[in-house]
Amino acid sequence: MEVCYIMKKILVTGALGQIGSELTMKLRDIYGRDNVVASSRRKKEGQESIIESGPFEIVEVTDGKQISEAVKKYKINTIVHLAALLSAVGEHDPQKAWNINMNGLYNVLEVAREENCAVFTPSSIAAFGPSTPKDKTPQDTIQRPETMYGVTKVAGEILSDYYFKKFGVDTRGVRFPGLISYDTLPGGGTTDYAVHIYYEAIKHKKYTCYIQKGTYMDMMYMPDALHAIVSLMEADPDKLIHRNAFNISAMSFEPEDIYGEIKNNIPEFTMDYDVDPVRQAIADSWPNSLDDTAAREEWGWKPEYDLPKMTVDMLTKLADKLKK
Ligand code: AKB
Repeated sequence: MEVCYIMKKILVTGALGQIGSELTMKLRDIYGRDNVVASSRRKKEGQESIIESGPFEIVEVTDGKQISEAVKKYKINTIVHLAALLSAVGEHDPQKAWNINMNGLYNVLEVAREENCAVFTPSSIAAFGPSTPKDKTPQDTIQRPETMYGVTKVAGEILSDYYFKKFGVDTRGVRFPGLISYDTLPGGGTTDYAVHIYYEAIKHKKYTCYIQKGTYMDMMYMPDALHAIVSLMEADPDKLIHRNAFNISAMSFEPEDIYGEIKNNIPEFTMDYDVDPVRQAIADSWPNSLDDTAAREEWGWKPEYDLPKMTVDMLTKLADKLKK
């Protein structure tokens, strides 16, 4: 089925991060390069393709004025708010995680209310905690996370619901699992091992895993994650019941599964363990797998990649990249 895209003027915060760097390019392909403004708190080396392929602005999300100025300057009608600290790094500096994640989102929502913008904000599997049902975690269930990142994600889901109900801001979001990609490295997450393992498999044919054998978490390949964002942003609002916190799922695996899959492609690959207690405790508090029925029913969510298909693509693309 051909999708008919509704014209948008989009501001992406955190555009140089793991999701933002690929999403910005995809959005520029769909909506036109001049209609997608990439923003970040600073320029990063190696990200010239994003900075130079369309408008770019320095925006510190903890400063609402900077967001407002960018929105007014480019007549933005949609904000994709990706700037955030992830789980592991958030545990090392919880105050900073609260400031960036909560005040950043609050500022974005306030600007959206004043300037009449739609807002997409990702939540995460981190919005759940040890008292949440672990397998096929339901869409609507107990949410008592034990990390600051998780606290900001639950609060962000509720705050986004509030802005929709109280002020009519068109807020939408998904709960992302660990995201795996070859373009830009993730920074400071618990699920990052599932990215690092591919780099080490290609570079050194061995990997030391900081997550314990047998620890299942939901994961997703970046093309599916990007597709989810665009599909939800384009979804018919009349069909959305949940809006800000859709469970989405593509695969659930433990370290031995991804190791075995890479070994199928690189037989000499080996792996051992040196478990990091901080990241292990976080992983233990998260679900094994999510039930994404609501996303499937309300806006047609359907992932394309499972672990074997992702592994072949990831190894091919990454080997190519690392050769350059
Ligand atoms: C993290 O590990 O912190 C993130 C996430 C699951 O939100 N990748």
